[in-house]
Amino acid sequence: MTSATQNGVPHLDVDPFALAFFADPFPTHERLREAGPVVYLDKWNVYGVARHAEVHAVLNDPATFCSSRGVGLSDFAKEKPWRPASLILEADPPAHTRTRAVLSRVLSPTALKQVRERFAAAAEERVDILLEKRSFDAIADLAEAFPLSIFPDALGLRPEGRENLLPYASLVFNAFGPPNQLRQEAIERSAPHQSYIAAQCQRENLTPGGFGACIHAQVDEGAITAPEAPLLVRSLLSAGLDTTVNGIGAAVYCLARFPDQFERLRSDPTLARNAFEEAVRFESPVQTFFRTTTRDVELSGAQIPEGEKVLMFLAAANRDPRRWDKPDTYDITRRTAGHVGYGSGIHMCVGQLVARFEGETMLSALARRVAKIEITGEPTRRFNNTLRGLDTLPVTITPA
Ligand code: OVV
Repeated sequence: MTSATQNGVPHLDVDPFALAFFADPFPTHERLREAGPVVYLDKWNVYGVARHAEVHAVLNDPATFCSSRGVGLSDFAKEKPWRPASLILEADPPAHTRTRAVLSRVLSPTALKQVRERFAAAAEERVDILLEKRSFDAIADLAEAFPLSIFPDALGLRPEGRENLLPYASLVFNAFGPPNQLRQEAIERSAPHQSYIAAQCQRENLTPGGFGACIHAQVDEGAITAPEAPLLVRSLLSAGLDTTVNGIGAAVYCLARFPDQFERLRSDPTLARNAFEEAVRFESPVQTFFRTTTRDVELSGAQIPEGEKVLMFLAAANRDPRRWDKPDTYDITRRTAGHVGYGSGIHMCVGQLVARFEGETMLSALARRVAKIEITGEPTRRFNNTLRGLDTLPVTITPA
């Protein structure tokens, strides 16, 4: 409930990192949006924005709402980060500009061309396997299995130790949250995952031609220093797998729940790319990020002092009725432009082309080869401080 309004900012007692919230965040998202353009969450002593206009405004003023003090709850000006800060995510211009340019090049349309064929073949192969099984878990056997069959190879990872990739990513996204049980337990168990990742980021452990080797090659071009390269590889290992797992999981969950939309996709498989984009808007696999104010600032009438954390509810913005018609409807023909599922502005997902291609290629294969997706049991939710997705989704598919 709203406990009070102080300095024009409504205070709410909601905990957006509690399991009960994760189980059904939508009623609370509505309360957060309706309470005002800027709210204050007493549970964690942070400001919050849940409307599209304010989330967009914060994302697009990186000088005032900075990333270099961390994009989780922890303020790097006051607390040592749990791992060395990311050189791209947790950086501001001008440092960010240089590292961003490097990863932009590594994940460019030209780079994507190099892997398109393999990604498309892997999607067909995955659907072959699933059509043979008929009944399977759409999370483990599809949403995880497909990215795992392409992304580690595209990066150039050796086969051993890949079982650490999803636990490491899950840790990274839990660590953006407050010091709750999810974060603390993830960090306690992190040592083996962290040492695996550190080793895989080294130049000698990355096969030639992959995204990882491509980052190290930027050292030879003089774009980055040798010690920066492994940390940029770490960014791809942190952000490149669990995000697409949850994006593809979201899309399959949408198509299974809304069979009229799957029918529409089947009748026009060129809608695959937009069907994936709409799933990213509708479910918002990345639910939240924080910024930190670099000065006293007024935002939509609210005064926010310097050094405050601002929690951006990307998922709430993606269903803000001020911005979207029928925001709670999954519509694969919707104009999805302007959703903030990939962020917005200078930090907007640098891997978005790769992510969208993975989603598109899998949905296109399903559209062409599957007649029906039926949910055959109660889906279970996976709880994470930042990522939204399922743990299990039992389905049966029928061939076209
Ligand atoms: C967008 C994102 C998520 C998690 C980690 C990173 C980036 C990183 O740069 O390490």
